[in-house]
Amino acid sequence: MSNTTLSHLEQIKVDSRHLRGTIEEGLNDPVTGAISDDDNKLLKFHGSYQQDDRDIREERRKQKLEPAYSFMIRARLPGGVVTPAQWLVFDDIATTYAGRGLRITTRQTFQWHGVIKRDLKPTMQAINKAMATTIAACGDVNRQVVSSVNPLLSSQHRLVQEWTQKLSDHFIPRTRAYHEIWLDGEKITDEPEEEPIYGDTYLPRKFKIGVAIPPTNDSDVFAQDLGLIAIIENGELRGFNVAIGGGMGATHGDDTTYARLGSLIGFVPPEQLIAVAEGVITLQRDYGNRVERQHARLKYTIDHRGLDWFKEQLEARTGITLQAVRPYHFDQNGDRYGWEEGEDGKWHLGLYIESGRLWDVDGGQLQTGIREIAKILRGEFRMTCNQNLVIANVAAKDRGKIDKLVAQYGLDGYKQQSGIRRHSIACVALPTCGLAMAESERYLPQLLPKLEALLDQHGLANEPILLRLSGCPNGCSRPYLGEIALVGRAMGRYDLRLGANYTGERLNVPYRQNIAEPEILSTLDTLFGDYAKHRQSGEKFGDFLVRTEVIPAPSQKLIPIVLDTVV
Ligand code: SRM
Ligand code: SF4
Repeated sequence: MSNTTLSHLEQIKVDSRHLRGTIEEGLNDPVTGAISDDDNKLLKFHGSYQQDDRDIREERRKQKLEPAYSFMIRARLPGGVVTPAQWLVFDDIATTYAGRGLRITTRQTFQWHGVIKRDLKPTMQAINKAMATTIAACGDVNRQVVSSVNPLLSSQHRLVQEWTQKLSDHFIPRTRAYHEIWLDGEKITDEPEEEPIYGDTYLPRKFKIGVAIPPTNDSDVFAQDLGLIAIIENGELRGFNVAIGGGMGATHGDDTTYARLGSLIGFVPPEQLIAVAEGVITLQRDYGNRVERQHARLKYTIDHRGLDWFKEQLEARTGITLQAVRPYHFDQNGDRYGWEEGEDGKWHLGLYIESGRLWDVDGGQLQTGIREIAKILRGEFRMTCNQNLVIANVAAKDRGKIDKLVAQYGLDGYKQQSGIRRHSIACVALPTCGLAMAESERYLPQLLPKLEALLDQHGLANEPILLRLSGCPNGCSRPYLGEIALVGRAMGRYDLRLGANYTGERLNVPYRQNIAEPEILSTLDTLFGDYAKHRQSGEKFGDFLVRTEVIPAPSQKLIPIVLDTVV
């Protein structure tokens, strides 16, 4: 029998009066540290998730206590730009209200973990006072728009950052709910409220836009629902190649869910960019699957209907004929570390931040160190999609002062680090992520030294290798684009995936499933040995595995989904 029932979340959205629900009442309920399940789903659209501390979940259950509820808050900071003044406010929020410092995410923004219910509103207000917001950082809307870091390296990079901001602003929900709930804005009573782009039920699922500036694919442009490759010719931004339908999320054991690289469908000049982006988003709004959330991302809409169909509809809807894809070339994916000089003589310092966590624990002082830098910085901060940080726009005369603080607070690790460490990402996972099946952020510091020892034995210590760890197959570290990736199955057990390429243009494949650390290390030891002996000059690890047929040449995996109904 056909399933035509809208998913429960669709009904919640319909009934929510543009994302209000009963969030406000829930916040004021002193009996519990939680809010209702339905409101929790709406809260995501406001940039926050209810979580509980999984380290003590069992103990509290035994003591018949409710879970230790708290909230994760995510900021919307297009392109990852933060002024020093904002940084100091965000840092203060981390110290005053949150429990685990500041966390730079794989989408260039901050998360604060561990904010308890009564502090949620003051935290949102503090973020707002710093001229930032959390609206639509999560939820079924266009999220944080990411972009290649260091736009300040040229005037064209700066232009691309402006487009990043414009895209972000254009797709912000128009509901006044955020102001009413968090900022004590005046309540709308009878006036009808419009959501001109999203309508009453917003999108079927989250939607992500990312911009990359060749030759650097640091934003993993093919992992985005809408990936834009900036085309700069003769020093001028001509426009963007458009890739649609990228996405990472999958479910173990369910072949109808899969990671997919975005498909290039054409080129648009800057003046047509917003219209084309709106066309893609509104097509997904109208044709995305609202019955089964696991098949609701744009990638499934495209594979279900066909890429040609989607492109035709897009051109018909926008009245814009996409031009042919322009030539481009990526030669790297990760971040650059150390000082670099921009064309205007200003300097930019790339720092490695392990898993993006800035938190003064175990004798470390990374959070304090960046705070001290923020106090004297005349430039700005840029967060990267690899969870790292750039101290940007520094005058040559100020470099010495920054270097001193960097050394004093142990932020100078990047100078001696191995190639694999410099290219490592781990998602948050335990203890806060409710979906984690295995450790990730907390496992990386244990795993890296063991991998480094193996690589060192084979003379590969400096080899840049993309390493991605995820605590479950949702893929928040974009693991399917790792030359080596571990995807959590159960505590201490992972799928080992291999063979993506260094530039983020090829997916990896599963090599071993559900294995524990000893097998992970012994498997990689053998492969590192072969790589050291038989690689060709300049050949990257992922390419070597494909050339020598250790793994089959990975191809785009497109499994047609048979859906009963697409609403
Ligand atoms: Fe993610 C859900 C953390 C980037 C795919 N992600 C979650 C949640 C909110 C868990 C939940 O739903 O209860 C995680 C919160 C953990 C915590 O305790 O903080 C979470 N995702 C993260 C972050 C913080 C990982 C990190 O270590 O930095 C990243 C925040 C990004 C941001 O600032 O907006 C993060 N998530 C990603 C990415 C990478 C990207 O966007 O470039 C992906 C893969 C790309 C994609 O979307 O296809 C990603 N997250 C998911 C999915 C799977 C979506 C799917 O299509 O199936 C989920 C689960 C879901 O949506 O149902 C998820
Ligand atoms: Fe959580 Fe899974 Fe995302 Fe890691 S990949 S943060 S475990 S949802």
